[in-house]
Amino acid sequence: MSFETLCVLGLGYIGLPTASTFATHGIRVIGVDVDQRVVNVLRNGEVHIQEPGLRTLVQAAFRSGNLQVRESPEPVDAFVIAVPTPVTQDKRADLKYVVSASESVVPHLRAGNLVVLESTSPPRTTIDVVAPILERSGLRVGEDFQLAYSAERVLPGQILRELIENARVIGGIDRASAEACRDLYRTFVLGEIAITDATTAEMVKLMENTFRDVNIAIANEFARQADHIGVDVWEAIRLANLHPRINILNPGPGVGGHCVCVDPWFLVDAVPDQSALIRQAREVNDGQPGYVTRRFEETLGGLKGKRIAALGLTYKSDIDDLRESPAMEVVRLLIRAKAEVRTYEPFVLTSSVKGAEAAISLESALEEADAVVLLVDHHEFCTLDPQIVAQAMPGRFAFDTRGAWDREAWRQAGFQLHVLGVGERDG
Ligand code: SAJ
Repeated sequence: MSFETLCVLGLGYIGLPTASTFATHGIRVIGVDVDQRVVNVLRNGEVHIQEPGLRTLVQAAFRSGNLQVRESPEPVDAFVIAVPTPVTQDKRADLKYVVSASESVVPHLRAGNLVVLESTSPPRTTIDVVAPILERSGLRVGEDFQLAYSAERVLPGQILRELIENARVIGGIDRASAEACRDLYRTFVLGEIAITDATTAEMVKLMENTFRDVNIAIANEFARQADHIGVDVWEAIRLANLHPRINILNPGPGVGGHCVCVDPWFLVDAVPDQSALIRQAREVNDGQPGYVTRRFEETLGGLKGKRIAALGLTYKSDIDDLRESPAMEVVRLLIRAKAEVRTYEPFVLTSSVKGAEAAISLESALEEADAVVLLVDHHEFCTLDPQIVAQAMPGRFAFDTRGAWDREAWRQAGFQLHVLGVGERDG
């Protein structure tokens, strides 16, 4: 099946790169976002998301004449829904954007169209939520139009490469829908495209991020145990990973972002009685900022009144994304413990946490600090010269939550360095 025109609903982290990539591969794309600001920013040639290479890609898409941005959909050959699916306070999937995007397609749906859901969604969303809404058009799913689920799997920071190179799992509400969707993504996907049914494809996406969450949880639990046993967890993980079938991930201050710490809840919510391990892993990772803060307090000998330079606020290294960031949660907890915190986040200079001061340079963050804490392993923090840090701050206490700093070098520079997961050994 071939497609000439496409409508991508939702121009966020996934929708914008997807729309632009389709456009640079010869498909006429209407990118739709209900947020007027997003539409305006894009029309002015700007990009509202920081992702390596994205601005260049979006500009190339506009230059090709194949990308247009609108506030509502129009009749096209295929629709791709790439809107957010947040989690509610009580850890349930909030499908309001999927519902409203599907509803906005209804007046424009024509016989022969393909509709694709890309948003990470609870199992059965395509069949139980999207299909009935689209059928309000009077057209029958599988007979008059096709419907499929096709999740992205791209890693923020490497989105443009992974969009093209990663394998895709596409699930149709029937075989013809899956094949039509595969033909659409073949426009630019070089990786394998595997075909299955829609509900399996939805579950696959959730399983991937849940697997990662559970594996990070075990790394965090090993770190806590190592602190108590008196072992260096980083060394222990490196040694365990020499085993050909072991690949333990890295402990840290917790799990953030909009995927790994959200998606497992969709499975827990779908089958609460059969999700004990997944729920527990979520709780371990959500408890990690608290654990890290307590460790910091114990090793520093109290937090009250201490001036602390907190390095990094984003949810992981070398990106500008602050969503659900465990680093921000640690800063909140430090403030609650009455520490005086200056944060320095080179990727989002002006942002901070209520009650903390946002420093615009490393030097100003360190200026009066009693202690420095590494919260995000940005490249520029991992390669910091501790001698220079020592000159910039009066205190000599450092806490590394990422296992990133060269312990010998920091100690030689006069620091008392504590590392998450490195327990002190008595004899
Ligand atoms: N983290 C650790 N230790 C690790 C790895 C990660 O503490 O060893 C933390 C990070 O610091 C971060 C969080 O986990 O706070 C999540 O980061 P991530 O790099 O694991 O994942 P995301 O959220 O940036 O992207 C994930 C990816 N999923 C998997 O790797 C299974 C990506 O491929 C998905 O496309 C993306 O979620 C998504 O959109 O679903």
